[in-house]
Amino acid sequence: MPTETHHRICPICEAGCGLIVTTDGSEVKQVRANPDDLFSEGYICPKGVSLKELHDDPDRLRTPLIKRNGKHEVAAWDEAFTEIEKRLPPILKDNGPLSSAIYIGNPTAHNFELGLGLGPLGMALQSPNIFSAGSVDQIPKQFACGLMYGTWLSIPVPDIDRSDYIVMLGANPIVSNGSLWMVPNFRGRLKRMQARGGRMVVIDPRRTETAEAADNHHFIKPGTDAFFLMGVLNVLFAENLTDTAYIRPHLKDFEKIEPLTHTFVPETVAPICGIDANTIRDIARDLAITKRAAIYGRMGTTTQKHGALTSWLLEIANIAAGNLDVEGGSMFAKAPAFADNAVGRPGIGKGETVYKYASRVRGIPEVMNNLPVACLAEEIETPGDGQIRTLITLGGNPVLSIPNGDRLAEAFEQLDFMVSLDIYLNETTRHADVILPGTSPFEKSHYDYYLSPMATRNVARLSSPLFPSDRPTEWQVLLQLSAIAGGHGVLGDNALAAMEDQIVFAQISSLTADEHSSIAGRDPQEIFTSLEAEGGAERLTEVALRTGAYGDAFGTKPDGLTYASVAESPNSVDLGPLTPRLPECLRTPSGKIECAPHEIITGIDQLEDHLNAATSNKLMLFGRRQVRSNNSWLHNLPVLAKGPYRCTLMLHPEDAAELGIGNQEHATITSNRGRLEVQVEITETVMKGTVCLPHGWGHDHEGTDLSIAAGRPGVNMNLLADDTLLEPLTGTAVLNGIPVEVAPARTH
Ligand SMILES: Nc1nc2c(c(=O)[nH]1)N[C@H]1C(S)=C(S)[C@@H](COP(=O)(O)OP(=O)(O)OC[C@H]3O[C@@H](n4cnc5c(=O)[nH]c(N)nc54)[C@H](O)[C@@H]3O)O[C@H]1N2
Ligand SMILES: Nc1nc2c(c(=O)[nH]1)N[C@H]1C(S)=C(S)[C@@H](COP(=O)(O)OP(=O)(O)OC[C@H]3O[C@@H](n4cnc5c(=O)[nH]c(N)nc54)[C@H](O)[C@@H]3O)O[C@H]1N2
Ligand code: SF4
Ligand SMILES: [Mo]
Repeated sequence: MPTETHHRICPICEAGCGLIVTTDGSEVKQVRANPDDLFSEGYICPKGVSLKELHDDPDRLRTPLIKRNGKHEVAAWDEAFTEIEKRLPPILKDNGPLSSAIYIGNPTAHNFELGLGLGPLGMALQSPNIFSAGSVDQIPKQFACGLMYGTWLSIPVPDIDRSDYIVMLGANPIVSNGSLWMVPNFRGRLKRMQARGGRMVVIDPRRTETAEAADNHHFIKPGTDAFFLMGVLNVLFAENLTDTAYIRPHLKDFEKIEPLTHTFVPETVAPICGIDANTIRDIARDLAITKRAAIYGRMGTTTQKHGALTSWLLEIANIAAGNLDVEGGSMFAKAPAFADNAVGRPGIGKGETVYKYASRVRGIPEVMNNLPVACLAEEIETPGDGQIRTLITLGGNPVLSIPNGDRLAEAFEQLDFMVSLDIYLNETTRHADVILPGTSPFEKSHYDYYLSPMATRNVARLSSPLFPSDRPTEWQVLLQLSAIAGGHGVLGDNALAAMEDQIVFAQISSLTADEHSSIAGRDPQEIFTSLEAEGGAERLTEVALRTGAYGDAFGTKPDGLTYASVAESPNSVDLGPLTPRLPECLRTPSGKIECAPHEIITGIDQLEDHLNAATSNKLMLFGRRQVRSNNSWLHNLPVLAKGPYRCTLMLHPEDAAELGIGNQEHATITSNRGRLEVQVEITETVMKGTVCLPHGWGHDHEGTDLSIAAGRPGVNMNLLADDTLLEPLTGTAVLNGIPVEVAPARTH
């Protein structure tokens, strides 16, 4: 067979790197960077290279599994669907929609089949019990941005390619490759910024890989960023450094902010956050004086005590310093598809609302139609009306990803029925009665449907499947599940195709009926028959692209993007640098930026309470990510699993001396929830008074099939996280800033 080369997009993380995949017949020979990709600039990380091993991994599921007498057995697809049809609908019928739940895992954000298929499944189940990895991740930032700018994905990102000064809190893009910010080749982009005289400051309880590459680093006590940011705002107002004239017509309630900052003078917040008052002043001044500057925060700022306030304060700091929506500042991308802020009526909209309903047991309100996943176990355990009896997981491993996962694992055993759509038999899916395997990344199309609105440059790119698959696509699996849950039984091929057509047609019809759409008033049938793409998710993407901000509007804008024009552009379609978008990108009912949403302002008391609380002398645990890992998975690929043991507890030398623990010795770490035995790594890179463990480890559960990962299981740091400790405005779990005690382990 001749060797062939193909251009593809890596679906693993938010960077979306362009890849070149070499194949020989049905075999993947090599995966390397596409040096000509206009967006990722020839960057690739080890996980991209590992896609070959992922594709080849013998442990990756290729057939459905059905659990019989406690053991998972290989099953045919029709057998698996029949089993689901036999068991799921009767439970739904007897107990109503409240008895069902869905857990949506992280890969859903990188897999448009899962993401787009969720709609029909949600409609069929009609359950408010939607849980996702979002509530152990980014929801606080989407909460703040959604309320301020009007859509959940209106999230501005630093315009690093033109910026001269970036302050970064709680993010480590050199390792993570960016989050709520598509920024491939971060290191290269940072170097270019530094070469033109720009500077980056990192604020983090660990001197991270990003901090090493940056110009300055300041340690911060976990969970105290809101104080630092209040200090910055205090200085901006007190020294008259705010620069909002250009943006003023688009701001609502900005005048309400200044009085809120009065208490938080740098000298007051310095001892709380651990950053001295002069540094806070300098950073505030630099943010204001530098023409092209931005402040950005992620994971470490969202999954902590004041995650929502911190996310809001970051936006306010950009607004106050005159850095929002300006070149080199914090800017809104204009995504080519699936961007609610780039289509429809410009400048005004319905906005986003929160707290529409609450969880049954603890009464924690929804945000983004999500209930906090830290509530999932109790919703399964607690008897009464609305007790969850069935669960569908989509590409998620909450047993390792959420606080108190052992409790969740036990709760799963109490379910009447559980289905997992996943590619491994792992810590979560081992509890499922039926596991339905997704395809390999090379067997499906890819479009970054969720992340493009946060790209650092406007770009359109599509990948087609490299190999045909004789298995149903994940989109088709979700339609089948919807049909079964909706009481229609298992659909044959024709019925499934008809359902798919119906969904695509309905989408087109809603656009032709929308006066603000680029195909308003057109004949939906004419548009439907002209579609080029095959497959449901692909056709929905085609509709979104062609009616999107750069689309051909199905013929009326002949120079616009079509599905084929994007799919056939091996190096991406570059749509240019970010451009100022205010007020056009706003979708709030007021048509302005809501600077002081009451859901957020009511939370300010938290900070006063925190100021007055006694300081704890416990060590504070926080997390870290690692280049050769992605949350709880990819630990089964040899190329990533090799190398030194990585699941170590980082401990500052002075704390280690006080505790009498030597490097590489074992220690116990105890929280109010659990105790782990860990290997210690003594390092000055963590702030004194803090300790750091990676998450996603703990592959020592019976009944999984992860032969390589099980060889070096590591420990699950989330067993130390408290499932009752939630960020008060969004219910997001506190994963950073967990009080712990560390002691030498008796056994070695
Ligand atoms: N302590 C602590 N905990 C954390 C974090 C932290 O920083 N610290 N981070 C949090 C964050 S940001 C996140 S996003 C969550 C992640 O939480 P989860 O999404 O629950 O966990 P993942 O480890 O991403 O699990 C991904 C699952 O999807 C499966 N999978 C992979 N690819 C596919 C596919 O193409 N199709 C299907 N169907 N399945 C697939 C994998 O086998 C795996 O089971 O963890 C959170 N937990
Ligand atoms: N290699 C790799 N890449 C990944 C992932 C992975 O697991 N491995 N996961 C992907 C996912 S799902 C996500 S969401 C993104 C996340 O991407 P990032 O947001 O960049 O997340 P992290 O790398 O976890 O960086 C969080 C930083 O916050 C710091 N921190 C902890 N607590 C605090 C605090 O209170 N204040 C401040 N200022 N800092 C704090 C931590 O030390 C850490 O350096 O990464 C994605 N990319
Ligand atoms: S950074 Fe790595 S995992 Fe992320 S998209 Fe690029 S190659 Fe894939
Ligand atoms: Mo995440």
